[in-house]
Amino acid sequence: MPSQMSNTVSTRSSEESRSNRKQNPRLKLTYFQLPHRGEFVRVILAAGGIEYQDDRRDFSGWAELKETLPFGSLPVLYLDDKLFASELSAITKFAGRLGGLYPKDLVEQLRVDEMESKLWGLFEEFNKCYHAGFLPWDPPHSPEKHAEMQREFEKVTFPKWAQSMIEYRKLMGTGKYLIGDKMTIADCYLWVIRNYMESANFNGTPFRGFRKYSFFDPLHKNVTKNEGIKNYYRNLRLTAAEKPLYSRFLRHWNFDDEGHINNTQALSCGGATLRQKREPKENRYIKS
Ligand SMILES: N[C@@H](CCC(=O)N[C@@H](CS)C(=O)NCC(=O)O)C(=O)O
Repeated sequence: MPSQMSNTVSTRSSEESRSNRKQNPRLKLTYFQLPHRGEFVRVILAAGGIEYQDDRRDFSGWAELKETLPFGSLPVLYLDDKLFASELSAITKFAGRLGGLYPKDLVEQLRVDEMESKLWGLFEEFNKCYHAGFLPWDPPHSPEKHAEMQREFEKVTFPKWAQSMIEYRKLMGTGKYLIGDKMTIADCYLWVIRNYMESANFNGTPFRGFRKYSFFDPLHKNVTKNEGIKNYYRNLRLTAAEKPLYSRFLRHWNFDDEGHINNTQALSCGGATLRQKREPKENRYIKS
């Protein structure tokens, strides 16, 4: 297996890509071969129709790469091969602005930031309880301790969190998405987090808590329908190590019900005909 893989992800036709390559700065996302933190950025860039190089690393060269990063962690963005941005929250907001998934209105920005913080808080709690030493940097809890933490998460932390989301929505009004009727990065956060939590990455214990709250279902479905996201998964080329992680990650995507694609096709290393080509957003972060 090569020590790193990289996919160029684009919603452009190859002709468009060739002709635009010179004008547009090249954006590269570097992350591990995992659907964890990096997946938030990949999904947001896909939903926004932003072209970038999807640089996926295994752990073999990690020590050397880490030395070159000021904050010593992934994900990071490179622009024209120069380190450009670190820290997930900053990167997802930037990606959201590029692709029109971060509002311009100050109050709406505030709402998106609130949601991001609330969703990330849940995900962090989940990670603490459900990662049982899979990753080199996981804390070394005993299996018994992990089981106890998972029970607490299921019975107390998650229900409290879910109820607070429902109350928040009552206060803030309804819409097709978390913030009104336009999809934002907050919806992508919720989508990735739910898929991830239900996928049993990495320790084989799928989390079923979302199913008890139908409140989350329409929000999830509306993101699933996004063509940019579907195209991203249709064209993904995965290593053998990534396949089991992604096949679980995508398990709850209702491809069949939607009449689109199924998981096998999503994991069949690309090649599927795109159902719809979207015009990419201009790379507005650099003025020519
Ligand atoms: N505050 C950082 C944390 C990033 C982080 O912890 N990344 C993990 C992967 S999900 C990592 O790089 N771990 C390897 C290490 O710390 O050596 C962010 O939000 O981007």
